[in-house]
This record gives sequence, C-alpha cells and structure tokens, in this order.
Amino acid sequence: NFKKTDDAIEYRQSAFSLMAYNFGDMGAMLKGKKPFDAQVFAMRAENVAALSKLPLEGFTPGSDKGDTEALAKVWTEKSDFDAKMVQLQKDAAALSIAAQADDKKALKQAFLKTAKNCKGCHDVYKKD
Ligand code: ASC
Repeated sequence: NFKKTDDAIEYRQSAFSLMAYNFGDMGAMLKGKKPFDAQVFAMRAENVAALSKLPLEGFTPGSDKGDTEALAKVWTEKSDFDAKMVQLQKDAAALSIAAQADDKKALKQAFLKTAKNCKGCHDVYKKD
C-alpha cells in the first residue's frame, strides 16, 4: 500500500511517463522519423505491455486530490475506467506479440489500436 496519496500519484505518473517514452519511440519508427529496427521495436512493445499493468494500482481512492491531471471522473466512473485500462493491457500484449512476428502491417494495426486506447482514455479522464 502507498503511504501517502502523493506516492500513489507519483507511481502512476512514473508508469505513464515510461510508457510514453517507449510508445513514442515506436511511433517515431512507424512514422519514418527514425529507421525501423524490429528488435528495438519488439523491446519497446514488451516494455509497454509490462508497464501498462502498473498505473491502475496508483488510482487509489482520494488520489484525485493532488498534483494530478486525472479528472474526478476516474473515480466516479471507476468501473468504466478500470475496463479501459484492462483493454489497454490486452491491446498492448497483442502489440507485443505482433512485434515478434515479421508482419509490418499487422504490427502497425496493433500499434494503432493501442494508440487509440491511450487517446480514448485521455479524452475522457485526463485534463487537457
Ligand atoms: C503517445 C503518447 C500518448 C499516446 C497518444 C496516442 O506516444 O504519449 O499519450 O501516444 O498520443 O494517441
């Protein structure tokens, strides 16, 4: 358990931050902003799949109060929020599996599906 509300907020933000770095690098490769490296891409996808399991634990009761961009709606609509996080975990796991196969098209689709999750949740639950 977290000792303080701030610890829970820091925990989830750290996980999101690491996800953004790894996910962003995959995006850069797919957009041609840097050379595509299948091995690095697969490593990043594996990281995101593992990291996606972390943030939910940090959304503890009362942790809408603090230095956070999470809207109160996370807690008032907690079951929908939880379901969206679980869907992200599933899609990230599928992306990681796709990244291990030599099928760029499938990999791109799995990436886009995961990205849609990020944005879909931010649109509803994150301050802009
Ligand atoms: C990222 C990042 C997000 C998502 C989102 C996808 O790299 O930091 O929040 O992708 O932009 O639509």
